[in-house]
Amino acid sequence: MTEPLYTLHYTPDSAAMIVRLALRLTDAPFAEVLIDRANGGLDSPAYRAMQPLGKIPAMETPHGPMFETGAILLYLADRHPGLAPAPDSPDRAAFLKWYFFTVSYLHTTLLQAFYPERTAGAACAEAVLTHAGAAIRSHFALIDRMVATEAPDWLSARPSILGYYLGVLVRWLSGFPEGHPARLSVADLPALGPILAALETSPAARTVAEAEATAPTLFTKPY
Ligand SMILES: N[C@@H](CCC(=O)N[C@@H](CS)C(=O)NCC(=O)O)C(=O)O
Repeated sequence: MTEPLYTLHYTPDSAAMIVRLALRLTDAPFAEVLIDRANGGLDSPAYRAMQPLGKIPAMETPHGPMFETGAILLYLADRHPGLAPAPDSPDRAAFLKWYFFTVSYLHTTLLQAFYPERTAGAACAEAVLTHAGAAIRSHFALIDRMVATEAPDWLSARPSILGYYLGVLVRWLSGFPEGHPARLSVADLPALGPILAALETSPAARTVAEAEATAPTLFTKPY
């Protein structure tokens, strides 16, 4: 049996899903280990040695354990051509700024929408949620406008780490009920929406949907 190059520690429908998608764009042997969250899997000394905050995901690599979804994805892209523009590509600068925008603004603001009480306590949760919802909509509007005007190859129907990253973020947001401050779906994204619809038909997306026993409409009608 081939030794895995990477071992991803995951739970279903978490940020690990983005890494699961990206791993399938590589030709590397990898393993996936389900975290036993109900029995304290995130708090075990072995897991905390990989992910000191006890968050999901963590990934073992030949260069040591990694955490932070954005870092793991970029590490994979730099080692396996085709997942994002290479460091010497003329597209790298544009890709990097929108990639880090997604990691630092979008993903972080999404976490505020999902855990609004964590920012400033339960008393401020409603205000945090309202603010996060508005920020998420305006951040996605910026990305959508960029896609409409620039039509970048690194965020297109061709599978990429950024396409899958945004697909999973839209997946989660579309799970909020109608009227929720942070609800957003592909219908709100005239340029990005059709790209996500195409990406969910990619072999990696189909395989991950099956592995996680979720609808094949991973990004357009997830729940
Ligand atoms: N910035 C981190 C965020 C990780 C994160 O918050 N993961 C969520 C799952 S999507 C988690 O671990 N949630 C459990 C919790 O916060 O208690 C990353 O991108 O890896």
